[in-house]
Order: sequence, then C-alpha cells, then structure tokens
Amino acid sequence: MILEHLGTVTGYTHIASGKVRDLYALDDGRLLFVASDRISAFDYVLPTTIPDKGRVLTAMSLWWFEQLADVVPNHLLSTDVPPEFAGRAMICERLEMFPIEAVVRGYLAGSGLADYKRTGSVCGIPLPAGLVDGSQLPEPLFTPSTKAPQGQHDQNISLDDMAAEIGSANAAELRRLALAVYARAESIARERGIVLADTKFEFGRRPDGTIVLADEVLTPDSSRFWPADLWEPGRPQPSFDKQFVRDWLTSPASGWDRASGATPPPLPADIVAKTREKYVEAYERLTGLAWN
Ligand code: PZK
Repeated sequence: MILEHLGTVTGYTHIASGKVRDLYALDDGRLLFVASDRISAFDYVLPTTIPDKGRVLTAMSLWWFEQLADVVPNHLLSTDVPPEFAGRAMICERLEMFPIEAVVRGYLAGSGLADYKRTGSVCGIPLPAGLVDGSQLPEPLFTPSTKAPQGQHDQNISLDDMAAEIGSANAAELRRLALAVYARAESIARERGIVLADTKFEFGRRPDGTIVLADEVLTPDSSRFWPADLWEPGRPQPSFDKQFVRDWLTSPASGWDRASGATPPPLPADIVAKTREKYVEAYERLTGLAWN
C-alpha cells in the first residue's frame, strides 16, 4: 500500500516486465520504457548482468528511430528520464498495441527454419526446396506471430490468421511498414558488415488511427545480427552479440547441463567483458559513432 503510494507520487508505476525490459506508466498517461542490463540465453534470464547493455541498446534503438523517421512514425517522445534510468529509457506515447509480432526474415533461422523443415513453407508462404540454416531468402518475408504469454514461445501465424485478428486493412499496412523498415535497416547494416537476418517489430495505433512503430527496434535483442564475414549457410550462424555466452554456457567449463532444466550459472568476468564489448562494437559499427 505505502510503496504503491510512493510509486505514484514519484510519478511512475511499474506495469509490465519482459525478460530484459520494464515498462512504467507516468501519471500523465505516457509510458516509460526501460532497457535493463539483463541478458537472456537459451530462454533463460541469466543471473549475471552485462554492464552498459541497457544504455547501448537504447542508444541503438534511438539511432534507428531517427534513421527510419521518414519510413514510419515512432512512439518516442523524450529521453528526459528519471536519473536511475538515465541513458537506458525512453518516454513513449501510449498506443493501442496490435497483438501481433511483426517479424521480417531475410534469412532462414530459428522458428522460420523449423517451419520450413517441417512444411517447406514459413507462415504459409511456400519457399524453394534446398534452403538450409542461414540461407538468404529469395526476398524478405513478413512472418507474423502471436505474442505468447511470458515463458512461452510466440507462434507463427498466416497472413489470413493475422487479418482475422486485426482486420485485413491493418494486416496489410503492418506488413507493408515492416517490410519497408526491414529493407532500410538491412541495407544500412549490410554496408557496416552486419547481416540483419531477421527482426521483430511491434506496432500500435494512435487514437486518430495512425500506425506507429513501438518497443525497441533493431537491437540484437529483437533481431538476429550476424557478422557478415562469417556468414556461411548450412550451419547455425554465430551470433554477433551472444556467441561468447552461448559457447561458455555449453562448454564443460560452465558445469551447466542445458537438458537438466537447471538455471544457468553466473558468467565469468571475462565472458561478461567480451560480451559487453560486442554490444559496443555493434553500436559503433552500425552508427559509425564512438560509444561514450
Ligand atoms: C507496450 N509492451 C511490451 C515492453 C514489457 C512489455 N507505446 C506503447 N504503448 C502501449 N503499450 C506498449 C507500448 C510500447 N512499447 C509494449 N507492452 C505494452 C513490453 C517493455 C516491457 F514488460
């Protein structure tokens, strides 16, 4: 009771948390979107944080919003946030969110690859035979999914399913916007030596009906970034940011048995430092700006 009251007088009330980000409501109706330093791997939030990760991903997202401003409006209002969130939070306009993850895939991996192996299609879109893990697709695909409750995986759906959920005009517009944003971002990333294999957007609607890009965008947490020089279809591609973490967790050194269902152990300091450096490198390569 008392804590809730204090939360209100300080002006922000916690409303939701994902694995690595937190959402607060301001008392004027706006939202505070906060990126933490938490990191997930193999579907677990690890017991170790990565210093500066929240600030790096927020800076990256802000930079992308600017790059994309002529393609789609976004929910960012301000970065003037409470001091404990400085650099890793955005004040955003509150939208009516579409209950859809707007995924675009330029390459085959993850659940897209799983669908393809099982059905020869991804989200009902037929693909040529002979594609392998990491293959570039003939053209980028819009492959929507439904947001699953926390702890479960999103489920790929067809465009017809999506249209049944949000209406065919909204479905067509989300598809158009997501593909346009991906095309712009993929071209920027490629010039900087990063393959943007796939990415997930969330969109919402203003009271006047305008569709707006929300969430964080085009970060390693919402996208698969691959180092372009190491891209080699036919095997799982190394992750730009998390490869040191995955390699250590699955090595004997970690003592962790992924199949056991146990929570992963804390990361050693050198893995933390190298992973932090990868996030900084991704930011610097994409933006051409120095970190700090
Ligand atoms: C909104 N999420 C996902 C993000 C979480 C959950 N601009 C907006 N307006 C209304 N709702 C949302 C947004 C945004 N972005 C986003 N859920 C609601 C989410 C961060 C942490 F726990």
